[in-house]
Amino acid sequence: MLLACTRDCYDTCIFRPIYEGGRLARLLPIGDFPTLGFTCARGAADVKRLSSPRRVKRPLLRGERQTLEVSWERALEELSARLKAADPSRIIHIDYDGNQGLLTWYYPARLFNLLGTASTDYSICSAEGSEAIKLHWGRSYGAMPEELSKRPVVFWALDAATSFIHGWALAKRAKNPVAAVDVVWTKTMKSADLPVAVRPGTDVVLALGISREIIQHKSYDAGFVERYTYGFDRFMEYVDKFTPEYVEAETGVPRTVFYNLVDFYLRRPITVIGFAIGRTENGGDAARAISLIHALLGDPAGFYYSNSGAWGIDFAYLRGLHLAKPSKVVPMGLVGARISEFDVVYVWNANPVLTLPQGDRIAAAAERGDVTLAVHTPFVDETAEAAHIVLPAPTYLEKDDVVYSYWHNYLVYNSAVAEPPSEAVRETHLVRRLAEMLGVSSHPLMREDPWDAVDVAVRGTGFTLKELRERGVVKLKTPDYYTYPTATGKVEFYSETALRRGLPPLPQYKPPSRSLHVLTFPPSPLYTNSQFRDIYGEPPPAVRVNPADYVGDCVALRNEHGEVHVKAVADPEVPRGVVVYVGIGRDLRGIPINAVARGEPGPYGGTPKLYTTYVQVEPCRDKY
Ligand SMILES: Nc1nc2c(c(=O)[nH]1)N[C@H]1C(S)=C(S)[C@@H](COP(=O)(O)OP(=O)(O)OC[C@H]3O[C@@H](n4cnc5c(=O)[nH]c(N)nc54)[C@H](O)[C@@H]3O)O[C@H]1N2
Ligand SMILES: Nc1nc2c(c(=O)[nH]1)N[C@H]1C(S)=C(S)[C@@H](COP(=O)(O)OP(=O)(O)OC[C@H]3O[C@@H](n4cnc5c(=O)[nH]c(N)nc54)[C@H](O)[C@@H]3O)O[C@H]1N2
Ligand code: SF4
Ligand SMILES: [Mo]
Repeated sequence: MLLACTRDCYDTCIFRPIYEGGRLARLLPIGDFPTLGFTCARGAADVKRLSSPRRVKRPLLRGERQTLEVSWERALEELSARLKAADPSRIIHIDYDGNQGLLTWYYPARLFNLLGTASTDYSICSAEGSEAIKLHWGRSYGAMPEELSKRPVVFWALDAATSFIHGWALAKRAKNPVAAVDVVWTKTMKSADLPVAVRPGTDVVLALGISREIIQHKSYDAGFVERYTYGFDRFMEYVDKFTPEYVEAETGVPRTVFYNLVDFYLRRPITVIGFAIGRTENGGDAARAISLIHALLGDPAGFYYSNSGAWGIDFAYLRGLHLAKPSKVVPMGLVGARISEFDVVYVWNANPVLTLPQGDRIAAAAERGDVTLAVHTPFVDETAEAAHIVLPAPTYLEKDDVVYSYWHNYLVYNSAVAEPPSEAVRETHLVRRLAEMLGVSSHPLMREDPWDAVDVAVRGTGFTLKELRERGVVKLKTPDYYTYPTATGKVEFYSETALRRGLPPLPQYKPPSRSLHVLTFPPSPLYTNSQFRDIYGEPPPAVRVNPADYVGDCVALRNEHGEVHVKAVADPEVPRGVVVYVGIGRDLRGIPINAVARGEPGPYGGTPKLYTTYVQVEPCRDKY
């Protein structure tokens, strides 16, 4: 039997569970592709986390003075009373990818959609880039994993050596050249053959500049352009202003490095476009422009962003969107700022108090009693600490589920390999029980058994749930790279699809501010987002700055959202004007770092521009 790690992670490692004395002892990474016999510090810690002191074992109700353990009956009575009392449009559910299982993450949204509550737009991570790329290609999926070991690779806005360890290993082991484009000297940048350091938010200029060179030197694939694309002439005219001089002036990339990157592209590399690009200023536009380089090269499988859309899994069906819709949709980056629009917040599979911009305002509203906050989670995180109602969930090792990857094409049936705490209840059971209490259990969305819903949702993969159960792991077929569901049915250099939606047909560039500092967030090897701090401790409340920007060993980062106080370390690997915070944690006073994060949604998929958070940096006034 095999099982897949359900973390929000490119790699989706596949393991063989190893038992000792009848109990799960460890998870052995399979030696085969795509897990290659190794895993990360988090994957190795999941077994230990089964008995983490942070586990939620029983339902908890937080009263005026103390938090009490209560029965499920009592906790659900309280929750259903709060849900009944609120207008549905004043209830919001916040769920994200703490666990990528189809039953754990997706199915529970059914209950809220049929009630007509508000929803987030699920934009925190990759929506901006996906929607941006779709404007030109009609889809956003790209290269299959094997390609990373066959061709040179560009890791663009991604510290792959830290956050995509198997993609990185494939590229490095193949000994093909590797390029990286980043604003910080990350581990990936330091070991790349061609590191390209750009100013934050200027990638779109770099990418359009590359296209201009490819066109000028007639190095594009005229046959592909002729047969499969639309609007090439207008694109050619448009990119003409992105000269090497302009690229250098805007991006800070020296001319010689720029030409080396152009040459690198002429070797037909795979570009792994980091999800991070969508969280930057002009980030959707950068994703558009980078993807179009591969249209010029006649290489429709040449870029990779997210392959979630390639497998034919019907996520909307699981969420019940064929029969019901949320009454309102709020961009994830604005939920904190707009918390006064809600009376009840129901969370599962996410830790919004810590991970969302202004998530601290969700906790503050709960503290004031302005909202009822309920959370279903295996672990006490910041959201559970702030919640009135905390409900215990099993971890991924304690329940059956179906797990897909947004990178590789293996679909895995996970069987439970450990016993959950006796009172932990899985997400699907909980919402169905709640539906009974709310009197909506006869609705077709709730009547359908969750596993039957999964069976329908995976039909598009070519497999049934039964086959999946029997085989454990199945390899999904490579998607079609030559069909483009755009307005013209072609790859649109000039996007008619965008025009129809009132969006710009060509990638846009608005110069980012150079007078403020940019706070950005490279990944930590110890955590997956906010998870695993129970094992590895809190990320240090500290930032790194360029020695020229150093104003003292403690700094206040301030903007219109608020202020956080952190230790500061001078580091020449951080460029001037950039402030680097690693991990997702809190400041010296315990305030979430995201209290100052930029929540402003991007124009295409609504992802907040959190990796280009403008701040003023001043010495701390208080002593810590
Ligand atoms: N170890 C580890 N692995 C993880 C995660 C984790 O927390 N830890 N998180 C998982 C999740 S949810 C995701 S979405 C992915 C994260 O993966 P991605 O979001 O794809 O990228 P990261 O590796 O976090 O690196 C983002 C890089 O972008 C750089 N950057 C910031 N602004 C700019 C810019 O304007 N231009 C360019 N070119 N670069 C910029 C940062 O310096 C950083 O090095 O990784 C997943 N894997
Ligand atoms: N400052 C800053 N903020 C960021 C980022 C950053 O790099 N810097 N990255 C952003 C990105 S890319 C992302 S994707 C988001 C991630 O944001 P989240 O999805 O909120 O983050 P996680 O820490 O992965 O999610 C965690 C919660 O899921 C719960 N969970 C885990 N497994 C299960 C389960 O089986 N069932 C249930 N019910 N709950 C479970 C755990 O309790 C955990 O606290 O954060 C974003 N926020
Ligand atoms: S967190 Fe990522 S790298 Fe680590 S075990 Fe899970 S899928 Fe693999
Ligand atoms: Mo993410």
